[in-house]
Amino acid sequence: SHRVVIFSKSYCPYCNKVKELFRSLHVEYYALELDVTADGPSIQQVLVELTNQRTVPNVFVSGTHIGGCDATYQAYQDGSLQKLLGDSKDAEPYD
Ligand code: GSH
Repeated sequence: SHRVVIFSKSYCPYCNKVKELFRSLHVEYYALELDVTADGPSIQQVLVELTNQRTVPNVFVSGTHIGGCDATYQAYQDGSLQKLLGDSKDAEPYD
């Protein structure tokens, strides 16, 4: 299952950087690549409605909104990202 969902664009350097963080932590993620998906613009509008942000990357962990690349690295540095990842480890109903 994927506890981490990333709204992304394939060419975006900040998206690549945030994906690299999750790869380094050996955490799987599901990336919605808005620039290569036919309904990408609609999905970006959903992102705005959910978060009031339209930039990519935008990261959710188990439904909790983290934010963009800077916010995700900040959450990693202050430990809140690991806490969210750890808390959700036991609850993976979608496998
Ligand atoms: N400081 C932001 C972060 O940490 O995530 C930078 C994100 C950013 O600037 N993303 C650009 C973006 O989303 C793409 S590289 N631009 C608006 C758009 O693509 O609609």
